[in-house]
Amino acid sequence: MSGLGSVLHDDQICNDGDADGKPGSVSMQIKTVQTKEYQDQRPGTSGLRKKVKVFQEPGYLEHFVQAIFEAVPEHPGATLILGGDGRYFNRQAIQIILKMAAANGWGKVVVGQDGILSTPALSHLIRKRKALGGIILTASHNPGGPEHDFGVKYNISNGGPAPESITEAIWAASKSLRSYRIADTQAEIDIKRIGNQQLETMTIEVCDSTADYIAMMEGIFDFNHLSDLLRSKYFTMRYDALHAVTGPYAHALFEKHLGAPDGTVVHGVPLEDFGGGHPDPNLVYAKSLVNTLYGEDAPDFGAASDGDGDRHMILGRQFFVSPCDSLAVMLAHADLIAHYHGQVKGVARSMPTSQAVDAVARDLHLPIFETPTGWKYFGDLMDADRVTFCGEESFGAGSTHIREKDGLWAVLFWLSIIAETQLSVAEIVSRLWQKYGRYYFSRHDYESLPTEEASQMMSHVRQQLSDLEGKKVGDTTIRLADDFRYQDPIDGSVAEHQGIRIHLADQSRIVMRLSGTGTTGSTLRFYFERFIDRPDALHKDVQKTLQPLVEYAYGLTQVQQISQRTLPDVIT
Ligand code: G16
Repeated sequence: MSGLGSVLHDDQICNDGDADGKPGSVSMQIKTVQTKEYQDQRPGTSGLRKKVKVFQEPGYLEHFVQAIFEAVPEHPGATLILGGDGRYFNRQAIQIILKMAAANGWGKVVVGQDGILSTPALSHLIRKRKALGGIILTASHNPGGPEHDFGVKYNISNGGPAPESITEAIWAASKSLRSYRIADTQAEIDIKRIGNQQLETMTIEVCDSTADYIAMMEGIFDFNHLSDLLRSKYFTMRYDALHAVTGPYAHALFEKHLGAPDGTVVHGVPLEDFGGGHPDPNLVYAKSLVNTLYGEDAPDFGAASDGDGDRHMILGRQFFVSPCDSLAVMLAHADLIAHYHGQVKGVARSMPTSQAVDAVARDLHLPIFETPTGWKYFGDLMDADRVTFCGEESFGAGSTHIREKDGLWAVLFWLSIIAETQLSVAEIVSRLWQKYGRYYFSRHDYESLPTEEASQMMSHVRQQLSDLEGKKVGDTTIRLADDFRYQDPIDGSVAEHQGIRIHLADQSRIVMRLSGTGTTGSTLRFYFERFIDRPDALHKDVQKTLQPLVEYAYGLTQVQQISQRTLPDVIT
């Protein structure tokens, strides 16, 4: 047996042509290539994310893709959807995966034109084409380019991220695999031309990246009404695609279909390195949009999405909508959209997401579910029709139309609320606060900490949890401190250690956990939430309002002393 990358043996597969090999029968050389041992391919919060350079190591990507195929043994003859956010290495990875899919017996792969599909569009296609699953190439909001990040995620037949049972099976396979299978051809597969082609026995369908998604949006929202809003001279909007995947979708949706003026969508050309920025729609990384909305002659409405199009940020004129409030607003106004009128079954939010949406759900007598961070935990609640909306503090919200969060859907939802109510963004949110009180919310991230250091800080707090009850935090006290454990109400599976929760007596909370999406060291996230319902205190400065909670959590973890940093890297 020779070394890494060597061909171990060739074999052949045949199509369903004549058994005696008469014309119609085609064959393909498959090579089985040896790889080395990998112990680092455990999927995180959302697939496997690593530096591009790691994925470019010979055999690394192939090994992980083979592990995915091993974890779904029912794949022979089935359909796979394939696409990515267009980041650096996207196109090379698509070529490799197509050749591996053919060698592993998939019946058909539907690939977005030029390898492009947003995460929501891919989720929709899995459902529409009744595919067994899909592979999405993205590291979401992480930066792209040769020095930055890449990622691979497997979604299952409901269109959603693979649940832990499958991600753990992928990881197990990755640890025991020693080889992968790939079609033995150097030929470049044409993924630019829409239509069907054969890679020997496997059909490759190159599809329009945006058409199906836009048709789905048209089925949910009233495009005539939205068009009236976007064509009106009394309403102005800016959408920043951050040079990521939503550019073509947003140009088609807002400007072509809904008639917004050209120029409504900015940074709409997807670039492999996102123009050098972080494709992360928040106050820090979407700075240019924020400056526009807070500047003179600001438009009425601003929005942005992330690298793969599943996140959203909403801005009004000089007004930022916290993603937690965005979810609460959507639930509170769902009846204004015919598609959801009277149809809402319940709502789910990730544990660190503020309780603003809980207040709305209680008022509407709807069930509310609190899940660990990660969209994968929402899938079976949606499949079981227990919830209609889901959302997270990390700028994600979605509904049962797919099984992923959906950035442009959220923007259309907000535009629909504005079209129906004729209120500004600030008025819509202020009314929510007046009715339910305000859950002041902010997340502080300490990024790329040495992993050991970050884990020690978390274990140190875990050890003290039982002693925290009754301790003072600002002018309130700790009611309960625990380590979040989730038991899935549908399949009974249990997820332990999903983050530390410190509940305060006045409904406020401090949460801390380690991120599962970073690629360098560990990122420690603090989530601060303070509930205030005094009518004269609904418009205070967020960071000042949360200061007592911040001081307490920083003291408890000693994060500033241990990390030698006086400030977090990102505050959202
Ligand atoms: C992913 C997950 C989200 C999660 C976010 C942040 O989003 O799908 O559920 O909230 O990561 O996760 P963490 O706090 O572990 O870094 P995306 O948009 O990155 O795919």
